[in-house]
Amino acid sequence: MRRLKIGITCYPTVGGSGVLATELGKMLAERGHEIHFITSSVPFRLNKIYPNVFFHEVEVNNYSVFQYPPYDLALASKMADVIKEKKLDVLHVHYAIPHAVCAVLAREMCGENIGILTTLHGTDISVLGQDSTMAQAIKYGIEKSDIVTAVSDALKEQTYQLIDPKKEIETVYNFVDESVFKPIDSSNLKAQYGIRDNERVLIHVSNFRKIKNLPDIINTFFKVREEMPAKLLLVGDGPEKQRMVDLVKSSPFKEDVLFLGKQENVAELFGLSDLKLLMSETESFGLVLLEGMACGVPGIGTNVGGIPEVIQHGENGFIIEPGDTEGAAKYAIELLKDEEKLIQFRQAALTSIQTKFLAKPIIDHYEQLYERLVALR
Ligand code: GMT
Repeated sequence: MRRLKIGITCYPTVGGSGVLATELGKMLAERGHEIHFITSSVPFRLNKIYPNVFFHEVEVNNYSVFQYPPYDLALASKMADVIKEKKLDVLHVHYAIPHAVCAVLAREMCGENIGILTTLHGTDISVLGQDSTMAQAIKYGIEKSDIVTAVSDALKEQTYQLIDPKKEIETVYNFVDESVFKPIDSSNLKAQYGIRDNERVLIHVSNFRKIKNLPDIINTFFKVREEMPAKLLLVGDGPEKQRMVDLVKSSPFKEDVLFLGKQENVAELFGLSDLKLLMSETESFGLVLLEGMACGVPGIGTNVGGIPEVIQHGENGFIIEPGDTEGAAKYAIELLKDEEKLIQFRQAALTSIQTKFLAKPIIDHYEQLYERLVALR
């Protein structure tokens, strides 16, 4: 395939959509494409130098006449500059609002006939789609994009139900970089965290938003802990953090819950974990589940959004209804007490990655979509 100049816009801070966009950019660069990140800061996973990856910072000036800093206009303006100066072939934006809308505006501003691919990740649809003040903007961003993808079938269906865009949406699953997320022996780390050999390790990784249902994770763990020696690793930070610290404080198992904060090397933490918990009330995909599975860690997840497309109940993990901490604990205990079953589930998790979520075919798919965009012009 010929080398393309691809502009990528995402939220560069911690979050699955930023991770996905950055990993995609890095892998496309490795295939020889010229990648231009147009973002408000350097994407946090862009941790290696590539001669063909460029970063264009969106600077938002907060003049006193503006009541709110105009991020969207600054972004559209920067996109228009980069499209023209770097002669981009395509723009790949993550999120309909504001990024797809900004891309459409940028195309108008610079007068270039550039193709726009928009990937929907969930929060704009599941949260903002229900907010009527934003529905029209989301619809506009989707309909004016040339190609639209969603990270799960569930998100695609939800978008049609909530926004009803007159646009074909294609599902392209998220992927993991299996050179980073792979089975790793982190037994040396166990001692450092004070985890004993007879203890099972459960892990949750998120941005600690309310929708992640952190109390359900902790209460499930307490139920497991009543039955067996175990530790819970809570990785990440966010609005619910302090409330969770307070919740754990009064428990007899408080020493067994480790708040690790934001971590760069999550793969090493999966290397010492036996089970991943993701008990969100809404989740369009659950990229962290994939990262765990690629390290051989099965997951328990809620029956919402794209999670059942990632976890096959009874094979590589378990699905429970939101709020069902009893059920989650029952499945966790069943699995963690049965070494043979746990090994089976670990293997099934690895197999799911190989059959459904491998990076290479998914990057191939994106490349085909870029080719289609170029051909459309
Ligand atoms: O989950 C979050 O709070 C972060 C959010 C984001 O924008 O990065 O994640 C969304 O996109 C990820 C990558 O596609 C998905 O794995 C997450 O499921 C999705 N989050 C929600 O739908 C709540």
